[in-house]
Amino acid sequence: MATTDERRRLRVRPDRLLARLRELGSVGAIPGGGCSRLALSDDDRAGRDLVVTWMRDLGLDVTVDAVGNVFAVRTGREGGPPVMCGSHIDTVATGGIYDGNFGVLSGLEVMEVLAEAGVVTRRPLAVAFFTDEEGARFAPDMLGSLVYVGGMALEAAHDIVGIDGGRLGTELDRIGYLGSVPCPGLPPAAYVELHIEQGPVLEAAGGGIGAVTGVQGISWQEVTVVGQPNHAGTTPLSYRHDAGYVAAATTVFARELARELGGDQVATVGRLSLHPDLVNVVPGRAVFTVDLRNTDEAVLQQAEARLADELDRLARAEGVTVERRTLARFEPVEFDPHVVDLVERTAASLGNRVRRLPSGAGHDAQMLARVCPAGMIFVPSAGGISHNPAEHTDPEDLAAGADVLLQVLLALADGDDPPGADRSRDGAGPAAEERR
Ligand code: HGY
Ligand code: MN
Ligand code: MN
Repeated sequence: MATTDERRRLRVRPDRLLARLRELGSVGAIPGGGCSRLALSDDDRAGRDLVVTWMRDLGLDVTVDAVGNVFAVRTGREGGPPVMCGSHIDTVATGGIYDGNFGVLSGLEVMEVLAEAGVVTRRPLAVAFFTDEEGARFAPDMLGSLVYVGGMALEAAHDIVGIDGGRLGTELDRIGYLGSVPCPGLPPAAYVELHIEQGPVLEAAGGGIGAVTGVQGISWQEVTVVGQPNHAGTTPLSYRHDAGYVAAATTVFARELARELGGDQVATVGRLSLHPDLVNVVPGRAVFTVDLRNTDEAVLQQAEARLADELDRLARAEGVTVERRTLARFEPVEFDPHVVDLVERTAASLGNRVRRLPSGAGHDAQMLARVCPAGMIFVPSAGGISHNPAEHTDPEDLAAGADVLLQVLLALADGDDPPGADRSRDGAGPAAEERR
């Protein structure tokens, strides 16, 4: 059996990891070097089939649950719940090749390194990908992991209708991933997700590893405005009930509200459709989405209340009706302090710069945090760009992140302290400071 020092010297194979990232990125490839694999689409099925083939080729025990989450388990010396890593492989329509995919394929790479080294951990290890993390086709986001932890009933999830009219359960069956393993699933011993930061913080701080402290709160709503279609040329302003104007005014209000609230507050109107969507007709109907986020739950609620008040004001002033439907609502999540500390300690002991930061994006880890100790490892995103084919992370950063994942998983699965651990520590890591 490999000694502790031999395990600490294990490293991933960057070439192999990059090759898999590129091959998976070629599934649903779009111009500009990205990929589009909306959840439960034919491209998502093709991506799933490829990753499951890799999982099976590595001799892992692959299972699929009733919401299409896929788990690949490597047996340990002992039984019991596995230490799990993973992420998602569905993408937005303008996706890069790293968002989600990097965490899943790094988990596969860790399994392959351990197999090559003949290392068998005390606890089993698992690598998973969760269904519909993006929520772009079927809201809410992190849907598969939410069902896995019991945050949404399976039947309710199956009945969700997507932006294209598809029913989630029917689509799951159509692509062959309506699995037999019941939901909610058995909690893992711990969960660690490696992910690109998708924002500018690490790069602006000079690079390095992110020991992620938690995930900010998310509020998604769909707003339907009904006014009156009318002639664009003959209808005086005072006669108009212009749904398009209300949508545009709300978009401007959301930006100004975020600026006024400051801090981490962000606001996005990402989807907008007008009807009849013709050059010479005052829009009678507008349907749009508002994505509000903040690390501070109280301020996020304040933003929601201010938006609701503005919509009511606009409705009265323009003589339209406004209906709001919640698509997703998750409060901020703090990750397990011991896992955050382990990530920070391990990253530093491998010679990385490391800093603590919250995640601006939602992740499956925020759902797993409901049922087990969970944490995340970030690597820098070039220019802070993501949900864009130009999404990029330097190969050295990818390798560094995967090596941190490897050692964190070994520490969790074997109970050893990570490399260079200061055994006298009380485990309370420094807040928001850099460590080498
Ligand atoms: O929306 C998000 O934060 C994630 O990409 N699902
Ligand atoms: Mn992601
Ligand atoms: Mn994403």
